[in-house]
Amino acid sequence: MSPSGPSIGFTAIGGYLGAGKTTLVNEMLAAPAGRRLGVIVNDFGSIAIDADLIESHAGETLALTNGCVCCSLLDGFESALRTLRDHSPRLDHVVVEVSGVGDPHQVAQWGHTPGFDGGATIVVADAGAVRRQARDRRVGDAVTAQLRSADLIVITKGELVDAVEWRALSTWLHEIADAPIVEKPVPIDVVLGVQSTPDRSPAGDDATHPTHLTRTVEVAAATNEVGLMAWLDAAPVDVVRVKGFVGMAADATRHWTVQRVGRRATIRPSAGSIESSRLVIVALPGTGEAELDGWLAAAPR
Ligand SMILES: Nc1nc2c(ncn2[C@@H]2O[C@H](COP(=O)(O)OP(=O)(O)O)[C@@H](O)[C@H]2O)c(=O)[nH]1
Ligand SMILES: [Mg+2]
Ligand SMILES: [Zn+2]
Repeated sequence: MSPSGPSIGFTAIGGYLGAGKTTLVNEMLAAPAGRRLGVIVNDFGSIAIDADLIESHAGETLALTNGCVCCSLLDGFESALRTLRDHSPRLDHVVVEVSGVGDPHQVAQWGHTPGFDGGATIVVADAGAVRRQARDRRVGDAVTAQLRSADLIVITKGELVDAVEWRALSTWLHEIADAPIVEKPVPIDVVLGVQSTPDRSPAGDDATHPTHLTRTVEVAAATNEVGLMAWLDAAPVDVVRVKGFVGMAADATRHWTVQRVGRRATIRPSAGSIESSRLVIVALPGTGEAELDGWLAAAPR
């Protein structure tokens, strides 16, 4: 790469599946404080849901799918970075949303590529879920390692926990990680102004990078909310994330965004229409495939 002009800021955003990474990126895009942003989103499944969840903005959004930018999509990542570095008009900052099990600290090292001014690691943590995730025998090491590698920890969904739980969370986080901890809403200048801390450890090695199962399921082109919600509620317990877009029989003029994190599901109308109704399902490593496929076969169609 041959850099020209002032260097571009670089921030990797990590955090477990459903923690609120895409939401944080959209909040920054909605109030960019004069910055033109380049966004790279990484879905380890085969279709790019997150790219469609990112609101349109003055900069550029690129999607990398079917793998993880911390360990497998390195050529694609380098080429995406080159595209954003050479973007016209010039971008001020590149933000990478790392997949939920990826190592954001590893990705932040790309900020040392010529043309960029060093990379920082932001880790997003779901106030009500992160301690349970960190204790899980299958993903706990990866979640804890992400938090330890952070230069800044951003707590999301704080409004869903009470004061007692908040205090317990804060005490626990301060024990396991040294990074400053902030709660949303966080101004973009705070998130993107973070500098990397030289002695942060990498988030881990292959042993701490669990491989989740992913599936894509087509649902009826026009489904109904009650039936869809009932099906989502019946998901096997190891299904940790569902996201995608569906059409509703009740209103064909727009599409609906489906989100499920843990056991909390939402179905919300969004602007624009969609070409197909499909959902990406992510389940914990070691999930029984027969139970998973049985549930998928019962999707509304
Ligand atoms: N109540 C609440 N919900 C949030 C917050 N941040 C994210 N969410 C919801 O959590 C779900 C997953 O968010 P998303 O940004 O897609 O998570 P990601 O998988 O880490 O990118 C969505 O339904 C969001 O609307 C928050 O601060 N408060
Ligand atoms: Mg996301
Ligand atoms: Zn990886």
